[in-house]
Amino acid sequence: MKALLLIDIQNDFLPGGPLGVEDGYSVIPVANRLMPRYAEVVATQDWHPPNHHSFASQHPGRKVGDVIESGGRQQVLWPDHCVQGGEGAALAAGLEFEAIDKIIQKGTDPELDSYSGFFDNDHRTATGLESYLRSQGIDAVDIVGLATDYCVLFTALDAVQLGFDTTVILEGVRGIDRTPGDSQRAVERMQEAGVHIARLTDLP
Ligand code: VGL
Ligand code: ZN
Repeated sequence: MKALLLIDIQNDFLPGGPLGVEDGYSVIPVANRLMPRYAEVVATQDWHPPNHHSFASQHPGRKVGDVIESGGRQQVLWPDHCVQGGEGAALAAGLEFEAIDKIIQKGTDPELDSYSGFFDNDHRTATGLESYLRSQGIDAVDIVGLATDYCVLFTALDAVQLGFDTTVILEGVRGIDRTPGDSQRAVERMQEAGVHIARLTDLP
């Protein structure tokens, strides 16, 4: 059985937000159109405490876009975004909320970022998404949302690695492109890992 995953379709990732993704609004009608076709729809929410270590504001002398070393991993420093309970963390108002069966929040540990909907970036702490999908008998996932080169990328890579038949729907994703070409490279990386890359017209 197949689930639709809506990745981080939240106000702060929409144009005008601190991490606004260019053309980000266009994923909303795609998500709305797709939702009724799935037995299960799960949305993820980036959900950071106000002192989250991915925020440049927590690192005096550093600025947005700097990359620091943290716990043996590279951490990009972002503007404050998706603070728990804030308007910026809310799901985009245009989404058909009634069709969402479950919301999974991630990035809640102040010391750890979580691009993937499945695990924190240390790949040790699970968010509960996998166990939820398994409990619903899901073995395949289609993915839309934000951003192609971060949370969509790492969610899709984990999904295939966990054995889900995984598809990213191109019209339903947009990227940050911190470096030009990041989204295109993310698509290639997903494809190499065994993620299917589809267009709406390819879907049943
Ligand atoms: C994301 C950067 C920081 C995302 C989340 O949802 O792609 N990107 N936090
Ligand atoms: Zn974040």
